[in-house]
Amino acid sequence: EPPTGSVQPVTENIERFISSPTTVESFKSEFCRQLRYEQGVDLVDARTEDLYQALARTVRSAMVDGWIATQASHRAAKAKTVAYLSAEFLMGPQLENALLSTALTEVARTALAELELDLDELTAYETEPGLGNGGLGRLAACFIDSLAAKSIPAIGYGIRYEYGIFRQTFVDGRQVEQPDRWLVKGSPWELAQPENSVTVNFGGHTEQYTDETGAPRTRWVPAEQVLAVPYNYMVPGFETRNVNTLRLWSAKATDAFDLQIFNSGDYESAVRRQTVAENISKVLYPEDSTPQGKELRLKQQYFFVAASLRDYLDTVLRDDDLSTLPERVVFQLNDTHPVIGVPELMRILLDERGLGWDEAWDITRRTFNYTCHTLLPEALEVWSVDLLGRLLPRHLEIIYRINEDFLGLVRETYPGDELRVRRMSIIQERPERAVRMAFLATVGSTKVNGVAALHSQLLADKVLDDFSALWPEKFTNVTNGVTPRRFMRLSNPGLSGLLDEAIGTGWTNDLAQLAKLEPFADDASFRAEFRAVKQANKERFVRLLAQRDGIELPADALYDVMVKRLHEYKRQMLKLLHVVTLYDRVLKGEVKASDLQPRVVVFGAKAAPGYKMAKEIIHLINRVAAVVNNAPELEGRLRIAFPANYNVTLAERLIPAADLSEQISLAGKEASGTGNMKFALNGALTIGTDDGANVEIRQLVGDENFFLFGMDEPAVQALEDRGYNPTSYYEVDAGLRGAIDLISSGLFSDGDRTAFEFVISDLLYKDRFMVLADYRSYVDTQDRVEVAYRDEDAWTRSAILNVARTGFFTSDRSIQDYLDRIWHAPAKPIA
Ligand code: Z16
Repeated sequence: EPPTGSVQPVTENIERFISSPTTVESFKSEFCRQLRYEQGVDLVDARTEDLYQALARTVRSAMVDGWIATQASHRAAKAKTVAYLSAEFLMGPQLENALLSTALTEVARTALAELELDLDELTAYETEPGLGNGGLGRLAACFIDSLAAKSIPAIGYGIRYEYGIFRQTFVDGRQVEQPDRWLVKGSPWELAQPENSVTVNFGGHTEQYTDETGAPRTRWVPAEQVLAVPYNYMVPGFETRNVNTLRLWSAKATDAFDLQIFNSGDYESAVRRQTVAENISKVLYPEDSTPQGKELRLKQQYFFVAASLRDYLDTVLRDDDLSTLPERVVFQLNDTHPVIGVPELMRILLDERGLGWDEAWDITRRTFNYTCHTLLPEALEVWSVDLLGRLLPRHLEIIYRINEDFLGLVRETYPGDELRVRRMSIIQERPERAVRMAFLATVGSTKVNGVAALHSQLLADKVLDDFSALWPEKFTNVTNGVTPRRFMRLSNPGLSGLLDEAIGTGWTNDLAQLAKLEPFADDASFRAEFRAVKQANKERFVRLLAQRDGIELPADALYDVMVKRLHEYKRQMLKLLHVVTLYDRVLKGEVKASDLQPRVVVFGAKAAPGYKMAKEIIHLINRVAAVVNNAPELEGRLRIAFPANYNVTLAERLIPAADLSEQISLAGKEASGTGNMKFALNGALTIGTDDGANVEIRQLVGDENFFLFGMDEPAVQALEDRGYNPTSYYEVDAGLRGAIDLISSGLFSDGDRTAFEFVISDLLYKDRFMVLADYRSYVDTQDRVEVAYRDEDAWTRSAILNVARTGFFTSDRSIQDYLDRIWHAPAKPIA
């Protein structure tokens, strides 16, 4: 136990003794001090690794004063805090962003140069922390960036996975997963705070008893405990002194385990139990939008949520009265992953603070809000009552009681409508008794939001229709956004420089200013500069890919890019069928290779390791690439690049180089998409369906600057209702037949005609996501793309207008919408 009454610190004049490294001299000196005295390395012997570590720690130290001041100021002001609860934060590389936010990029560059070191070389050395799967995790990272930039008191709470998203490799074209040991060399960006560890309980049973006042009470008697150790990451804001916190929890066996080790005769089993406890934060589940109901995953969820609530209530609020909780904090639930927080807060208020049910429920409901990120039924988490009752018996009791009260309200509102009661129950009965976490979240929250206009509408009209009928005012939309600091200013310096000259530098944290670019679309000399930037970005990407993957590409081509998780609903197969169609046309002599628009098709995609179809599609893409890339008939005019291990680092290089952004999910399936926004903001044109945020992108850029194709959501629904028969499309469309037959011919599989049967027979006989139904429209639209691209001036004009008209998609605007509609937490810039 650390002493509670601390010694009187000398705070006021601390700057007399130490200072943050903000000048070239002090930066150099802190860098050398880190290297020598913290790492024990002599500059002349230092390896790149040592230099990167010293540099990162130097930049980290430059953020500490702002971080400490921010915490002190917010605590003193009792500021309302946004606590963003998320199982994933896909942060990407940290160094450049930290330099940008502290405005130390040039100081660092000069200081290093004086030591004969190169900033860019050290920046390139960083390996990113991959603590997320895809869109949801990256959104969380963009949101905490924008919260800091807007000086909102905020904290991100999540899990410090020892292994992040797996490193993808290809062996004979098949995905092979390697562990992501991102922590082996230590992370220079984190600050461990073991003294603020909290205990998290599991298992056991509940007991009834009467308290001193004679009132009946319940207590949870858990069977196991683990320690949650916090690791803090500073989240600096652009052009503000505020530095917020990302607090990630790591699981550690408690002292009780150590005692057991020494006292029990069975040393081995004691150590084994320690391992079991520490497994909780071992690895990120590599599933994006299709969670498997694994026990360890539920343990992870409760682990980080229980630790976070405890942390906030005990260390931030301390002894304050919890009846004012909703004025002090808002817990935002990022998907259903943290929803167990609802019964956890109830348990704390009821069992630990002795509140009555009604008061506890009122506080809880006013403290939580829920963001839903999906429409796929298989992505809506349910936890079996069996498992939940075994792991968290008290929480299951509380959930039952919440459900009982809620169904009482439903019966009162809709007398005699027992079908509705069954539909709306938080507990499903079939196929097994289980808790529907999205329903629990909806009942336990003040606001429920979707992540794009279409998604929020479908959420209210389809997935949660009974709930929106009961509580229409509970439902709202907040369209996603992306941070322009990382995805424009840092990743696209060429475009940023051009924007700075044309419209000033204010756009970086006020992206609506991009509208000022609109007239430049008609300025021929600006168009030429814009085109030169795009070309330079392609060349930069080509160099990177040669170095990173040994892939050689031409820079002079239409860059057609599809990067996102591999999922059937996203329809990478549709893109592949298009490529095979182009090849087939040349093979059949319908098109001369010399008439083809040179095109580089870039794929980037990880498949969940257990997702067989997704892995087969990856294999097929790689086999098609191997043939197409070496086909003499194509004269090098059609190339497929599928670099392994697509991640944030690669995205930052690739997106600025793209001409064409592939956003081709089946309408009604992609909740929002955020890659679509990054591409448009970097001057790529979108070929896309009327899905997710594509709808809003098209509205903003205008039909003439967007390649729309395929069925819209009502058409998809109508086709489903009529009965969808994919084979009929194969039968009537010769182009489609040509592409599918080419794959089935064995041309891509050394003559083996059955190699891709799993994929092809699914397309022909099932095709849940209607690839064949949208094929013709897609291919025809791609033919229009090719024609349009040849008109350089018109294409560039459209690209500029995409940039000028998509400022809406900054995550700063998303955060402002959350503030206005949901959080109501004022900004607190520190002095
Ligand atoms: C995820 O990345 C998303 C949804 C979900 O239920 C689970 C995960 Cl891990 C994605 C959506 O698929 C995507 O459309 C959306 O843009 C993103 O979340 C952020 O909202």
